Amino acid sequence: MENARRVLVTGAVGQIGSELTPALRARYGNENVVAAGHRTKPSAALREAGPFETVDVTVRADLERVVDHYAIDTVYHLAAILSATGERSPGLAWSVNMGGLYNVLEVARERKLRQVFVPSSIAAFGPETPRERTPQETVLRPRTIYGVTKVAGELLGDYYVRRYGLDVRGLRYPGIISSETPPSGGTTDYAVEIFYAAVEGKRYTCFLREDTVLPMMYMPDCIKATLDLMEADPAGLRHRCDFNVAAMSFSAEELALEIQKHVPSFVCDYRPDSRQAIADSWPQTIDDRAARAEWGWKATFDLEAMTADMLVHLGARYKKGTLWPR
Ligand code: AKB
Repeated sequence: MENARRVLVTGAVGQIGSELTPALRARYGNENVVAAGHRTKPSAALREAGPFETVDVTVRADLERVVDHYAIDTVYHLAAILSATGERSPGLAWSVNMGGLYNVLEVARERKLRQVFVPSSIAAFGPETPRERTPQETVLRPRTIYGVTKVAGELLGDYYVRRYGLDVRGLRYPGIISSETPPSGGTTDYAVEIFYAAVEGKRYTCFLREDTVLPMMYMPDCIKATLDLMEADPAGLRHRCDFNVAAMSFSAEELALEIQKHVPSFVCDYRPDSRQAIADSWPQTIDDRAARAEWGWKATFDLEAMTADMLVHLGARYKKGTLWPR
């Protein structure tokens, strides 16, 4: 175990944070990884395994207090408002996503922190971007406020690298599928909700059309990509805060059919809502050759492997009566 790091994870109670935090604690020691959340109650596991702090990332003093108190040298900044929530509250998305990021980067610059991770998303792309094998370097004209903050966040992170020599890195996450903590407020959330319905023996009504294809990634690959990028030799990195990463792409109907191979009685119907327009503005498949070449990225899980694993994990929790957090 490497013990030389003091890590802060913002958004630790969210979908990615709740699995990245234990992975970082396993690597650097429980006491060396501070989980920070804001409104959502942390699970007992997250709260009890190591330090937990309430941090509003829009309040710089909150970040300064925690960074100073724990002598933090590395920040994984995951706190964010996602695409669908952002369209309902653009001002909130701007303030959390941009204000929060600016605060994190300023605290990191002032205290000369070692590293900052800043996630971007496929939401950085827009309808003018090529939707097939979306290139690393391409048109970035998103139509959502979330996407606008992701493009600005990539540029701001790169600016801190060049202007101040701060080691900032980031990935354009696709939709993330996981069995631990459900996502909330995103356009790709259907790809998790559908599994909960399937294991509970319920019908699922998908909020996207059946032929909607989006890039997705299973959580173990998401954690691996995040940690591998942060541990990559900086000398090999030509890009910094905007790496395309790909794992699998499928339509909503292909996912339902894959689930039906395991749960033949499962029924999915489709009633697209306002999230359809968001999905239609995003890529279908991603060209991740830059990530492969610069730090050796390669996904492990495809649609078949992810579906089987999700059903095993959620099925076991359903049998134990712990599918939903209490
Ligand atoms: C969302 O759907 O908003 C997120 C994302 C793709 O960044 N999951």
